[in-house]
Amino acid sequence: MTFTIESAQSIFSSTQVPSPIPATLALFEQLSVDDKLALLWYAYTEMGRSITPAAVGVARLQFAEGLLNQIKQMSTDDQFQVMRELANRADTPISRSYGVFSVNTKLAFWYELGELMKQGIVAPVPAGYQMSRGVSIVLEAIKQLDPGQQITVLRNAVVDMGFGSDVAKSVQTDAEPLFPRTSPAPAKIAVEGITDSTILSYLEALNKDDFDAAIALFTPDGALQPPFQKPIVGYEAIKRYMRAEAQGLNIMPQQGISESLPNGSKQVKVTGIVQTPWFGVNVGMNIAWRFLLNPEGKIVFVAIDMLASPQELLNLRPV
Ligand code: EQ3
Repeated sequence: MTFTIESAQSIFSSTQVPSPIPATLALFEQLSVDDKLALLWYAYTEMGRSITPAAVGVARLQFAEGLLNQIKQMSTDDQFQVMRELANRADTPISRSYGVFSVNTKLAFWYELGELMKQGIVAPVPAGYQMSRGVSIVLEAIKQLDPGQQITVLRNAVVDMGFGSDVAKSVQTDAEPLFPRTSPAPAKIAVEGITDSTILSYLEALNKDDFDAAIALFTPDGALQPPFQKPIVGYEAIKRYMRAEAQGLNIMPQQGISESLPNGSKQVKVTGIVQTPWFGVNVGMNIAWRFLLNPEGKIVFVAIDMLASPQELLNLRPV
């Protein structure tokens, strides 16, 4: 029996609870551009405090330095104009340059702009800006989310800005510095309910940023589906994606369930906590991995889901 990506996507679907993140992002998308920028500012002043400045790093900022220098030299009006163009994904030279930044360079770029705003070099919100009802509604929706979900909303808003933003097209990934690990992640992993060596090796490889080892566990046409994204298919595409987005993650799986299927393949669900180097130990994200392994023990498909609540960590058994 062969699996299609569509059939693999539905494994353990009865254990899944809809996430509030897409609905919150949809509310955000409906705001006017000034409201979007203001909302991100208000949200960030709450959450940004827990960012680990070391994650940004001078080396990472080198890619964004040219744009940041241009912006620093502009009048306040022009600075707002650039920010509006980025948020509107306008087809302008600056918005195009931003569009090819990697995810982490985009985050570092806005982190640095935020610092310039705090120092008064760039103004945070237009003078006389009045918070609209829409902004307070979205802000309230964000406050209801857990911290891992809040940083996901912030991240997705930043990543979607700029013209032609598309992770697959981001060009600088290979040259980018690795995230420094403050303390080494555990090399050996124990997950209650899981003895499968492929699963344990996958999680251990990510904790070592050893993406070659992680890729070797997939079938050549295997697929990885990140939270709220389409599946990424094949060795090269997955490796490129991991290099861009999985660096420095701290993976702390807790429990799992493994079920053999009649044709010798296996479906496995693991839940646990993941920390991003951007927030370190300050924010833990509640995550599930849903794996489909072929009879040879290779990964045909893995979906990474952002859980709707910590209770979901225990939601393993299909009903
Ligand atoms: C300056 C300011 C505030 C004002 C202005 O008006 C507008 C903007 C945009 C501003 C700035 C905002 C800033 C600086 C926002 C920064 C946000 C950050 C740093 C967010 C970072 C979030 C990181 C997340 C959510 C990472 C999640 C990673 C996960 C879940 C990884 C999972 C994976 C696993 C577990 C695998 O097994 C495979 C790989 C994969 C990567 C999918």
